[in-house]
Formats: sequence, C-alpha cells, structure tokens
Amino acid sequence: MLSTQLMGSLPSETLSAPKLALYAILLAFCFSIKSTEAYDALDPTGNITIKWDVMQWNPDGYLAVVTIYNFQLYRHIQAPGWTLGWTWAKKEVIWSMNGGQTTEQGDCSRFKGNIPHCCKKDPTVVDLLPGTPYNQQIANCCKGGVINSWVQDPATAVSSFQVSVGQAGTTNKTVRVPKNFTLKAPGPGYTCGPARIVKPSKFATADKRRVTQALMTWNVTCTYSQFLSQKTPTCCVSLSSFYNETIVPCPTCTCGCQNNITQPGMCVDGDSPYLASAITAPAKNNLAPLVQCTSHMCPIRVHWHVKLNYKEYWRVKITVTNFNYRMNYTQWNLVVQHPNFDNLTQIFSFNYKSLNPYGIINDTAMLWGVKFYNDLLMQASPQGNIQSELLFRKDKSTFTFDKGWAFPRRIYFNGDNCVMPPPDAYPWLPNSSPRQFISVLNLFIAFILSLAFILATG
Ligand SMILES: *[C@@H]1O[C@H](CO)[C@@H](O)[C@H](O)[C@H]1NC(C)=O
Ligand SMILES: *[C@@H]1O[C@H](CO)[C@@H](O)[C@H](O)[C@H]1NC(C)=O
Ligand SMILES: *[C@@H]1O[C@H](CO)[C@@H](O)[C@H](O)[C@H]1NC(C)=O
Ligand SMILES: *[C@@H]1O[C@H](CO)[C@@H](O)[C@H](O)[C@H]1NC(C)=O
Ligand SMILES: *[C@@H]1O[C@H](CO)[C@@H](O)[C@H](O)[C@H]1NC(C)=O
Ligand SMILES: *[C@@H]1O[C@H](CO)[C@@H](O)[C@H](O)[C@H]1NC(C)=O
Ligand SMILES: *[C@@H]1O[C@H](CO)[C@@H](O)[C@H](O)[C@H]1NC(C)=O
Ligand SMILES: *[C@@H]1O[C@H](CO)[C@@H](O)[C@H](O)[C@H]1NC(C)=O
Ligand SMILES: CC(=O)N[C@H]1CO[C@H](CO)[C@@H](O)[C@@H]1O
Repeated sequence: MLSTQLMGSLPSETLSAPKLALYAILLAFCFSIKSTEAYDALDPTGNITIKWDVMQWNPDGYLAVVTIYNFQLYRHIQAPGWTLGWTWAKKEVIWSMNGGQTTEQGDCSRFKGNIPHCCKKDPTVVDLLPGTPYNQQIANCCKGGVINSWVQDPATAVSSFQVSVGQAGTTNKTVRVPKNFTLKAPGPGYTCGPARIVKPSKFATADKRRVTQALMTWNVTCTYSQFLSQKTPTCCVSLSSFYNETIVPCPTCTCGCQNNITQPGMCVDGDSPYLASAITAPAKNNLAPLVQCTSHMCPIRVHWHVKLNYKEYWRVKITVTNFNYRMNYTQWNLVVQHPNFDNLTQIFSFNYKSLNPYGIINDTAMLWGVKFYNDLLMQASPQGNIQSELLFRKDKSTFTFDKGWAFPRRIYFNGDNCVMPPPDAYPWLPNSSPRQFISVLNLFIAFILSLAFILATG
C-alpha cells in the first residue's frame, strides 16, 4: 500500500484542451483590462455592495437602512472593522442612528432644541460593538465592523445600520443621493463607484405570506485592489519535501529587510527581554504589524511540505505561521492553486470549498478554519500556527514529483498574494538537474500568469 518509490519518471504535465482554453482566457484578460482596475482572476465578480433602502419619508427627510454586503468569495473584513464615509449632496444632517454611529458629530451649533447625531458634510460611520443595548441595535449590526467572506458564511457576510436623515428631499424626485463613498476595511484598498438608483428592494415577511418594498433604493459598488491596499507583501511561502532535505525558505526581504542601524525596533526577537514592552507599547498606527525578526520579515508564512507518497495517493502538510505580535487573525482563509485539487480526497481539520471561477478548470481551493477549533490564528507565539494535511488522488497522466509539480502555483492568505520562492530554488528530485527543471512551456505559462497577476493587482 505505502510506497516510497519516486514517481519522477512519469510523463510530466501535458496541456489539455480546457487548460489551453483557460490560458487563452487569461491572455485575453491581460490585454483587455486597464492596469488601474481592480481585478482578481480568482474572484472576477468579487465586490462589496452598499445598499440604501429608504423605508419612510419624514417631514424633513427620510429613514434609510444601509446594508453592506460582502460579495467577495474569500476576502473578509476583520477587526477593527469597516469604516464607511460619504459626502452629502446638499445640507443633510443625521438626526439619529441605530446599529452604527458616526465617529464625529461635527458643528451642530446652528440647531436649537433637538441636536442632530451628526452635522458633518462628510460623515464617517462605524459599526457598534457586540453587547450594544437592544434599543440601539438593528438586524445584522453590532459586530464591531467585522464581516465574513461570502464562501465562509453568507449569513455573517452582511452588516447593517439605520440612519434618519434631515434637511433632505422628502420624495423620490427631490431626494439627492450621497456622493463620494469611501470604504476602509480598516485600511485602504477599496474604491467605490457612484451611487446608482435601482429597483426598490423587496422584503418578505417572516411567514413569507406578504412582500413589502422600500420606497426607494440606491446601490454603491466597491472593489478591492491589493496594489492600493499596501506597497509591500504581507505573506510568503516556504517549501520542503520528503525527497530532498533542502527546506526552501521564504525569499529574503519579501516583506521588509532587517536593518538595525536605520530602523531599530522594526522587528523583535522571540527571546528578547524587550518583547513584552514592545507589544504593549502604543503603536503609531495600530494596524502596523510588529513582527518577529526573520529573514523575510513577513507577518504570515505558509509552509507547503510534500510529506508522503503512496501508490494511489500523495500527502501534503500545510502550516500557516503568524509572526505578528499585534494580530490574532480571526476567520482567516487560504486560497491555494494546484492542478491536483480536482482530485482532493481528504482534508484534515480545515473547511474546504472548490473555487471554479471559469467553470472549466478545478484547480483552486479555498481553505479555512473550523469554528471554535482553529478559526483563530493566534498572535506570534508557540501557539501562533495552524496546520492541516491534504490527501490527493494521483492522476497517472499528470502526476509527477519532477519539475516542482507537487508545489502550489499560487497561495493567498486572507485574499492577499503570498510571495513564492523562485522556481529554480524549489527542492528537486535526486538525479534531476536544474536545467530541465522549468520547461519552455512552463516558463511561458508562468509568464502569462504573472503578467495577468501584475496587471490585475497593479
Ligand atoms: C457584485 O457581486 C455580485 C455577487 O457576486 C454580482 O451579482 C454583481 O454583479 C457584482 N457587481 C458588480 C458591479 O460587479
Ligand atoms: C418615484 O415614485 C413614483 C410614484 O410615486 C414612481 O412612479 C417612480 O417610478 C419613482 N421613481 C423612482 C426613481 O423610484
Ligand atoms: C471626494 O473625495 C475626494 C477625496 O477625499 C475629494 O478630493 C473630492 O473633492 C470629493 N468630492 C466631493 C464632491 O466632495
Ligand atoms: C443592489 O444591491 C442589492 C444587494 O446587493 C442587489 O440584490 C441588487 O441586485 C442590486 N441592484 C443592482 C441593479 O445592481
Ligand atoms: C539585527 O538585530 C538582530 C537582533 O536584535 C540580529 O539577530 C540581527 O542579526 C541584526 N541584523 C543586522 C543586519 O545587524
Ligand atoms: C489574541 O487572543 C488572545 C486570547 O484570546 C489574547 O490574550 C491576546 O491579547 C490577543 N492578542 C491580540 C494582539 O489581540
Ligand atoms: C471540483 O472538485 C470538487 C471536489 O474535488 C467537486 O466537488 C466538484 O464537483 C468539481 N467541479 C468540477 C466542475 O469538476
Ligand atoms: C535538493 O534541492 C536543491 C535545490 O533546492 C538542490 O540544490 C539539491 O542538490 C537537491 N538535493 C538532492 C539530494 O538532490
Ligand atoms: C485518478 C482520478 O481519480 N482522476 C479523476 C480526477 O478528477 C477528474 C475530474 O474531477 C476525473 O475525471 C478523474 O477521473
């Protein structure tokens, strides 16, 4: 049953018709998208849609329920949560809010008696925290701005608040939609389009026997670009295998370089006596990671180990390690691309869903933690890692340990690309030379894929 004999002499990967079609599609995308557009080849329609439903006209304005839907397959919003801003078209004010609040009231000195919740021309709204009194809540609120990804849980991929607007239009002819929407999650990365008036939303009552509808509805769509979100990567990949003792580390300086002279304190050693004070020291920007000193300086490393070779199957161990002392990653997820995901037989202690954006090629998987077991990736510490093993069924016509075939083509952590080691550094089979390692065809494919990625994220 268990065979450690190497399969390196099997014919290597050949291009099947569906794969050629995929590469053609990717190639077409390369030349059709503008480089500034946010586009993710693995989640082509991914977006966050913000919907305003006017539920009631008031004497001086309206009452609206604002709902944020995260339609992205694998990108979520984690603590400290989303921040939504816009600019009023006229002199609108916010009388009151439920399930959310503005961060600043602004200058309401022109009001006597009733003072509005916010008088700013460009209000900024955040979610309320869990445990908010019931009379300030509405459905889908009060999660501290945390929104799950659509694949992990559509029920918690939604966030809502209610806003009572004054000094505004009071009919669907006079109301003016807000402009200039901004969504931070919590950092930059999203770009929002203009609000568009759409068909009023319909709501079914709990018993499904009656349908009501909003008086007016407008939608705003926001899309993500990793390029806008940060300049440096945040994640890297290291590789190893049972057939070669070399452990290929993350590329040096992937996320930053250690430089004790010009930037002392940009990383901390795990055994440093200053560790505790560095962690509790107030950060200039509380989103900035405080990382353990490593050659790559990344907050996250994903390690892919080719562990065992059976006759019909082969086994991989994935380990995700957190090097960031300032972050517990809740509801983390991985997206992994490898041609053998079309025959994944078993996965241990992770949830799994196949992502199939083009409907023809089944090589991409989304993996995430099991609730209450390993859905929390703890801050840098001996506990700051999570592991799983994957069992793949061999397809005799494509399977090989040669040419780095057993290593992943692409990995994302929480939707951001993890930098891979260069292909010529991959552990290779004994008796195989680096020259035959990458065929011209593979080079061509790698070039097309990286071009697609650069254009998509850049
Ligand atoms: C946003 O995502 C939803 C769900 O995938 C999709 O139906 C809709 O067309 C997308 N909107 C845009 C503007 O891409
Ligand atoms: C505004 O309301 C009228 C009916 O009062 C309706 O006929 C019209 O379609 C509405 N317009 C919009 C943009 O919702
Ligand atoms: C929209 O926001 C941008 C940047 O915050 C600002 O430069 C621009 O003037 C705003 N436009 C309006 C109409 O407020
Ligand atoms: C507006 O957004 C809602 C919720 O995301 C969606 O169901 C509806 O189809 C959208 N309307 C348009 C025209 O995009
Ligand atoms: C920086 O300091 C750390 C320990 O604080 C040390 O391990 C590392 O070698 C130093 N790097 C350089 C480039 O001096
Ligand atoms: C991470 O979670 C642990 C346990 O819940 C907590 O003690 C720690 O303070 C958290 N760390 C951060 C950076 O939030
Ligand atoms: C992709 O693979 C998964 C699991 O291996 C399977 O459930 C799904 O049906 C496959 N989809 C296609 C289009 O082959
Ligand atoms: C293992 O792979 C490395 C390349 O990463 C190579 O230099 C080394 O020779 C290989 N070892 C064996 C025993 O083939
Ligand atoms: C060896 C094996 O089981 N191959 C299967 C892999 O998955 C594809 C599609 O899911 C099947 O067509 C193969 O038979």
